[in-house]
Amino acid sequence: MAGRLIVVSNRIPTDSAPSGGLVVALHDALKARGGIWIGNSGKVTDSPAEGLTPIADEPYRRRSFDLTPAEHKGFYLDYANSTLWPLFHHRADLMTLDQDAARTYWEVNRKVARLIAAEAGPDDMIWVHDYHFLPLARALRLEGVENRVGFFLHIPFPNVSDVPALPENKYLPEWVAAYDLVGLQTVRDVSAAINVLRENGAEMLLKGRMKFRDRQFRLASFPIGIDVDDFAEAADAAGDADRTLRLDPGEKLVLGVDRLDYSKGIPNRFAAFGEFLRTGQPDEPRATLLQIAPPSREDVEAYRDIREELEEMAGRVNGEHAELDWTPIRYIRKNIPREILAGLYRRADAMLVTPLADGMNLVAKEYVAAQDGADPGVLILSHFAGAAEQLDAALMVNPYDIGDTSRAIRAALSMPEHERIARHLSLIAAIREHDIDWWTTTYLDALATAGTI
Ligand code: GDG
Repeated sequence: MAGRLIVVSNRIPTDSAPSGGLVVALHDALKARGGIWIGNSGKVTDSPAEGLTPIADEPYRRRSFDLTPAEHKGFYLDYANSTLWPLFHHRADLMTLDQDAARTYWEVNRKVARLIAAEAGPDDMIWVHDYHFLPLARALRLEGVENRVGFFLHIPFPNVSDVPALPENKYLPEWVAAYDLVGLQTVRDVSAAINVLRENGAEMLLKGRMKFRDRQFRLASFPIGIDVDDFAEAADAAGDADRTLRLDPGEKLVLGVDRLDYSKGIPNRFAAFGEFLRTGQPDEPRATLLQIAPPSREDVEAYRDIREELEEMAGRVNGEHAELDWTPIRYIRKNIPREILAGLYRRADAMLVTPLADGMNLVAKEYVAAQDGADPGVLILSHFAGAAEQLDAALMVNPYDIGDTSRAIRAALSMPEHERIARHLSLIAAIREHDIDWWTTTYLDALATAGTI
């Protein structure tokens, strides 16, 4: 019997419309091919259910596990999101280090490994996602699981100079080497990973293969994509955004859509928009920045800090530039339904995607998919988004350079139609070539043959 696909990630979709890059992408992937998705139920309880709890059987099987309050804190809030997330986004200065959290992280990985070992048949392929489960394959091997196990890291790989800041850095090579295939978002991440692993005793073989002690594994980039037609249809079906926003049809709209996270460069963006307004000419049409930023990880201190910083900045820019009938920055800290979001993308004359570090950034791709090809808007994209490797027809910016970003906003809003169309054609071709089906198929084919070629 052909083996099944077992996907493991921290979050699994509940019955509401999925949001968050990883969940959106995997939902699309599993919807098409079936399988089992195992993840955290989101339930924090003193008496977790034993084994896996069925959540749904259609359109694919979903099974969850619970965490105790101590596990939720040590594994999720502290180690995954306060130690690994900042380190992997080149913000070692924001890391909190705690030995108990490191131990809990490993113990939760062992617990999840035992649940998977009980579920997996000998021919099943296991596909593990993201930084919550870096050591999962190592833990699975300790349970005697010899199946093919692949890993995909959705966020950037840390720089070789930052890795020593992680007290557990000596375990990294054995965690990674326990996988058969390690997928990263970009070529830049693959080189970072090779550097880190070589520095820590792994040996480079041919064709992207590496060796650490008795294990061989492969590293390669698989840039994640979106379901382009699905997003384009959502934008077609969306209602009149001018009415939703109460905007005049001629008014320029600049859009930002990000989880409220310090890696997304939202303060730099507000500063750049402030600079754009400050240097504005009297004959320029009025432009509004609409920033949608659903809250994220609010139990982590660094996320409360960024929230306060943004409120203060939006207040300052608005205080300086607002008129009786106009608020320059409209800052919305809540989740907006996808149908409305797609209409906002379509309406926006320019989209600001300005992360300081980002694995890929699906928002950039969704914006391109949502455009009307006859009158497309302009994508302004940070060099530091993984998407920059593919979307070089965007207006590329250095998000640290406020002047550069401000000039890009002006260039986008005054770009002639023929240039907008030419750039859009190139961008849409890029996102169609590497869409979500390409990502899933290419990764899973590579996992199925890992070790044999
Ligand atoms: C991680 C990596 C990588 C956002 N606000 C709303 C909303 N969203 C949706 C977007 C998009 C998703 O959430 C965000 O995806 P991103 O890729 O931009 O960013 P992360 O959440 O940080 O994802 C990232 C990704 O994993 C996949 O590998 O690209 O680099 O950090 O789909 O549309 N959706 C709705 N309302 C909102 O207010 N409905």
